Amino acid sequence: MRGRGARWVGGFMPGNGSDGGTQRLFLALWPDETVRCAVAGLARELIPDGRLVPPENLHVTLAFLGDVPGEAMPRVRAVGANLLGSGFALELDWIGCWPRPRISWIAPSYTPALLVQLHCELRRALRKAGFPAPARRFAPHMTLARRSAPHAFHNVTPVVWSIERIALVRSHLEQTGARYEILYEWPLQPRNTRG
Ligand code: 3AM
Repeated sequence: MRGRGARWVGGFMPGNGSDGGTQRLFLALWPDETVRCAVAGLARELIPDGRLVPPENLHVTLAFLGDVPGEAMPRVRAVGANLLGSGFALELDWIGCWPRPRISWIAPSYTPALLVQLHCELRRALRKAGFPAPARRFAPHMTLARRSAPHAFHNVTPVVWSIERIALVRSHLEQTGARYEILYEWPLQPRNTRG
């Protein structure tokens, strides 16, 4: 079930009976250090107010799973391990805000077809595995700040991000804000390279 090249990154090994509780989980694209630094710099420069997301928390959510019981973890792992998709480049070149949730974000002005396909595959796999598929329309974005007042949109020099894997992330809600823990990462693998 574990895809070639997949790896545990931290946290307890779910599904091994060591914890009967739930974990608040989501699947995401997680940036490397170069992308994280570039985006954090743009956020500091261009977001006028609000609470900036700490650089180590920056990500693009693919699907929020909510509180997942321990016994469902093997199904989450199977979804990630068996997901088909090809790597692609994402150009983050558009900074804007959504006034209602009071969020500032950076996003690609053009969504690559491979990202749309990946999200469709993920929706399908989640539904098949018995998880609620994301209800909202997919609007790929990286949240840069919360509680931010409406501000101007900016075209920025693209931060080019080479996407090669997806991450299963646990969200710990703490007094100081969310802390994210990457539990597992799976490389994107097109259909014809699956063993
Ligand atoms: O990636 P962003 O910042 O847009 O807002 C939460 C964050 O999204 C979202 O999941 C991401 C990782 O925490 N989130 C939190 N609760 C949610 C919920 N009940 C949710 N998304 C959908 N439904």
